[in-house]
Amino acid sequence: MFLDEATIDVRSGKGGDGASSFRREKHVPRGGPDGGDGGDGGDVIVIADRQVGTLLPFRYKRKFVAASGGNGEGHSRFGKDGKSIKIPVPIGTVIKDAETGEVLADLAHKGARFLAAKGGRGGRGNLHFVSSVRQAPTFAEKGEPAEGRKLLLELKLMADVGLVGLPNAGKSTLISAVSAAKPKIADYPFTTLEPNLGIAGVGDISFTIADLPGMIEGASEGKGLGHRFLKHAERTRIVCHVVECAPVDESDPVENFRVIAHEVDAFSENLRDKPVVIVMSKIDLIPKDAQDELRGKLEEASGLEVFPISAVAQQGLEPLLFRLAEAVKEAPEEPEIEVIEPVPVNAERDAWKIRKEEDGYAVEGRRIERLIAMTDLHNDEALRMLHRKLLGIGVIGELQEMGAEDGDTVRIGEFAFVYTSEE
Ligand SMILES: Nc1nc2c(ncn2[C@@H]2O[C@H](COP(=O)(O)OP(=O)(O)OP(=O)(O)O)[C@@H](O)[C@H]2O)c(=O)[nH]1
Ligand SMILES: [Mg+2]
Repeated sequence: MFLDEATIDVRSGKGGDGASSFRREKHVPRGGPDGGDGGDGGDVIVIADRQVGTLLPFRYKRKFVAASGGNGEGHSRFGKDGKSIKIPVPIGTVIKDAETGEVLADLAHKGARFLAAKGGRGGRGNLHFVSSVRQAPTFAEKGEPAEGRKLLLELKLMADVGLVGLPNAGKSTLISAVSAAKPKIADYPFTTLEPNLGIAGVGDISFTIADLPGMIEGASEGKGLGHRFLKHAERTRIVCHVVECAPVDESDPVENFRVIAHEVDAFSENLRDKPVVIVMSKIDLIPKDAQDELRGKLEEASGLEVFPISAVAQQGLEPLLFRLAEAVKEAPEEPEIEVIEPVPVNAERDAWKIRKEEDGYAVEGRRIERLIAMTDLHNDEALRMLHRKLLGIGVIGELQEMGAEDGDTVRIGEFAFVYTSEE
């Protein structure tokens, strides 16, 4: 089975609350504000790690919660930042929103990261709210709430070498000859429908080989199960093209080589740019001079060295393995990738709207709801500042336009306010 799956719950840490406090000094009746900021909550980051091979660990651990930020304190003491959590996953893991199925990130390279849940920002202490008209602010900001969501992790095949070729070319027989893999082998096309993975070794180098299902002409346009199979090939570092030297349908091997080479090139730039190694298979079926002639033609058509083998007669396997090991070693290391910006839980982070309700109005939107959550609602000064922010964002104006009158109820998240147009 090549598609491994797991569902996990992630939750970031909440931001710590800012403190509201004043300096106390001898002989100074009331010192200036000295409430420190809350620490930031920890993030949850998913990171592609070469050491991890499967999604099996997630059968046992599914919940990942980062630490909250510490609260700020008097004497300008800042709260500690909450520790972030890194979740290592295998290279090639695709992350989807478990509820919508939307693809959020594709961790195709070593070190690729996805910020799955952003920690809440720490609230600011009252020392930040001093202004020319407000010398002694008695309020502070509360920490930003945490965010959480359910993620679906999917692991697609990732191998060093991918075997491609027409059906029946001998790909499965080859992998069974050079690794412990025991795929089904049969003398009819499309025997292999899901990739098989094996580990091959030569000298002190070992690498993974994927035996992929056979491809046909038109695969790059979606013929057969072409797309699915070519996508697997895209997740390998080296493409090993297996060309049968004596097809039962008496088709021309050179022509067959061109067909598959064309499909690989046409599929994607990514696949086209991969190093290619060419194998001429089943040489035990034709005499030596015919082998040499065909090999010459294939080398001319491809511009590459061709490796004649017989998996059944165990011929030519060692030189092929050495070449593959060398190609794997030379293949570019996967580049490190920047953090992929999180897709917010609420897709339009800053959007908000107002709904008229039977007994008032409801303001909805993540940004507004967070603003409320970060406000100390028991403090008049903090409430006045909130009012000014809502004015600045345009919420008050829109309520006015919708016909809100002083005294109407305005609901934001879990809280209800009495509408006033004046500060
Ligand atoms: N004589 C000979 N027959 C071979 C050799 N390698 C494979 N075959 C035969 O060729 C047929 C197809 O082999 P597979 O390995 O199943 O071919 P495949 O490329 O995996 O085929 P699909 O999975 O359908 O794409 C089988 O009957 C094998 O026994 C070889 O080196 N010599
Ligand atoms: Mg096969």
